[in-house]
Amino acid sequence: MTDIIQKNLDYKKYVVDSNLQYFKPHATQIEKTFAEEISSSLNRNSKFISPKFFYDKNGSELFEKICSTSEYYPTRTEISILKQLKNELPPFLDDDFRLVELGSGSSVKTRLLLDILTSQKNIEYLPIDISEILAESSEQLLRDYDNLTITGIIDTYEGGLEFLKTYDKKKNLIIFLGSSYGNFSPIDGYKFLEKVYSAMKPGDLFLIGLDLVKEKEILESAYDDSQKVTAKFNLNVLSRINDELDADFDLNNFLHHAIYNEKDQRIEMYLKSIHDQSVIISKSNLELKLKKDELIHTEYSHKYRLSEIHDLLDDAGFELKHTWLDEKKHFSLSLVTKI
Ligand code: AVJ
Repeated sequence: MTDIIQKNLDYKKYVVDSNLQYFKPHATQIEKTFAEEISSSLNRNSKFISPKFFYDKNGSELFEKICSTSEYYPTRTEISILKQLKNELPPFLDDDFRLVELGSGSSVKTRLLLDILTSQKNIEYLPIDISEILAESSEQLLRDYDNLTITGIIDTYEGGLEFLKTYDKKKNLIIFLGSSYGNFSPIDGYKFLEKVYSAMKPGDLFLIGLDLVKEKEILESAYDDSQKVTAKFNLNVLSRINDELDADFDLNNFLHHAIYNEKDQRIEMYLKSIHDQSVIISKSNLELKLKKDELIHTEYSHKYRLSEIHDLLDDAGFELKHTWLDEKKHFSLSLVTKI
């Protein structure tokens, strides 16, 4: 234990009880504030609001709702593949593994993986997530698994991966689910994979869930569901800016717009201004002028072909162990290792 503290001097350790502890960086990184980021990403010709800002409390709840719409297939499909892993992952687990999750995820998926590890005497779960909601979900898990220890890292993925590098000798099974990777541009995605790779010890495993290229109609309706939950989710970022940055966006003046760009293999989400308008964002010191039909870009969600996934992982240095798919080949889970 003292070992851990000495190696990770940048983190403060909070012990809740014998099964639950957190590490939090001492100094919060020199990150731009919400107000500054919005100011620079909206104060230009092609306007952008980063998808990382979707997830305030309301946005996170809306995302959960998206996952249960009939059109949004990724969550349900990934869960069906994870169920398949119950029998098919154990042959790859040649030792005791700690479960490391990038993002504290949906508890359903985490539980399916913890269930696979239950043959171990003690199960260890190490979620890495910037948001402190980590605490709530952890307590629920501890109620349901009695041989479970949770070590939460409250930090960015990058920070958490650095932390992991020097943590200990136990093998890690790192999971990154839900096609969250799809938000990265190809360049940033590649850099991210390199960080995962360098955080791994030989023999560690990495399981990544990626959404696959498919018919345009299926993709576009997954991002524009008939109950309009995705539209609300997209528009919610404007309410968040209103509340947190003292802005006066009128949500009735915007439309949710989602299209599949076949060439770049990605869903593109925008907020479309339905007429000429001007919006004040006080805390960003900005008067935003928008033309009729002008778009604010809010998200890319990349889709992949199997061969691309394999090349991507291979280029980052990983060795592929197995790829699982659902029957319709809508979604993939790839397991790789570092030699
Ligand atoms: C959480 C990034 C995986 O891209 O499918 C869902 C987010 N946006 N519907 C995705 C999202 C609109 C989701 N990820």
